[in-house]
Amino acid sequence: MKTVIYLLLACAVPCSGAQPLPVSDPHNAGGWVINEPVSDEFDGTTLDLEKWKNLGLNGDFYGEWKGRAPSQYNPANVSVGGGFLTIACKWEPGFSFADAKGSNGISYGKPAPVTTAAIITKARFKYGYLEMRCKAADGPVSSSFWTTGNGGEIDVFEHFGHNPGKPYSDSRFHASFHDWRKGSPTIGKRIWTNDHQLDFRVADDFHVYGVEWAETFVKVFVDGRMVNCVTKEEMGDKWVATNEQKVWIDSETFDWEVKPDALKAADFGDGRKFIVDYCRIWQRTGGSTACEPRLNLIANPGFEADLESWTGPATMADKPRSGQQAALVAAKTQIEQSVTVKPNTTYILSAWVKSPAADISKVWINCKLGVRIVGREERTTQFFLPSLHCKSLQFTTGPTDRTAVIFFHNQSPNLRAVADDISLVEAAKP
Ligand SMILES: [Ca+2]
Ligand SMILES: [Ca+2]
Repeated sequence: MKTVIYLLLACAVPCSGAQPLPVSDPHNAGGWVINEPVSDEFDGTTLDLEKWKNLGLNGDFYGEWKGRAPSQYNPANVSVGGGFLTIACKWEPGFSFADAKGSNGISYGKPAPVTTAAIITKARFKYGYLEMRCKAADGPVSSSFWTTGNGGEIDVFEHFGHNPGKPYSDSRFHASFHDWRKGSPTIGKRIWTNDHQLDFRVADDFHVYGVEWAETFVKVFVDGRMVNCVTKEEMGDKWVATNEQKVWIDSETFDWEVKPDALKAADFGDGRKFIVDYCRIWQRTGGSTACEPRLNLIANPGFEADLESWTGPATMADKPRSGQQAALVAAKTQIEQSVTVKPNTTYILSAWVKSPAADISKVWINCKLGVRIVGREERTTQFFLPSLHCKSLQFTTGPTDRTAVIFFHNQSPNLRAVADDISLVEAAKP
């Protein structure tokens, strides 16, 4: 009898060697089996070099790049201890930078002598659920979890911990596909992205980010809550990841976020740290393999009944994202809809928008999707492309919140914007 009790107690806490389950599926509906060669708990005292390549170690970049110039990978910036992987980013003028230009035409180490680091798995995998618990580096560098394979790249996330000029960057979670197919007209480009505005800064605390890459869909999760599910059919020729992938965990300077000559030693202090608790990849052996529909709380979300349920001026656009119509919102005007919400609940708000300007620097003339709740700070996401594209944001109601106002505002002084398929769904924790 005693033996039985001990066994029960022993398994009430995670047993050593017990398989962890996805935060997005704690009851294991997917029959998940962890893929050990591409997963790591970082429990040791050094990086497991049986599993990972540390780029630049002994001068070997394994045929990969040296990092995104001006930053360069320095293998000494990788450490493992206390259950975590740390990738440090430093202002390091004494480092021996490559005497060359990077693939972006910028010299390594000039004018910003920044060192970062990258590790890549030796093993590869195909399809599965990718999850990482981590805290991004709180500086002007990326903290990324991504994969590459023949013809396509999957970015689970490319966080940018702190951009002094673009506060939106600090709370942005974008998962994306990059096209690396030989001869493709979009080779080298990010051709699909799930651009989601979080309600926290990625460098403030640990959070769990996940992407399920299935044969027929891609699902995006944060802290176990599903942000989006997009089918292969919807993505069409943007579906590029069809081959085995290897895992990358790295940090880089991003010249499109902060220009190299705007980076300063003070931005790096005594080092900014991307801290990773675990990198886990599972293979699915059961459960549903589809995008299950979720209840949209917006009435007349696709403007097929003109402006019914909406207030504010708009006409109808005849080139919608779906159905026969979309809202055509004139310059300096807004449409809105009041929605009943539950207290203490997280929601995902999204829309398809064709915006007047295609430049993030012209944010003041662009358009935004947002939510207003009495007594709370307004939350928005901004649109920057002159073709229909989707963006989303998340918000959590407080203990007494019962109503939220969803709005779409066109800030342009003279150009019209198109909005369609506005969606508000509850993002329940599994
Ligand atoms: Ca760990
Ligand atoms: Ca429509």
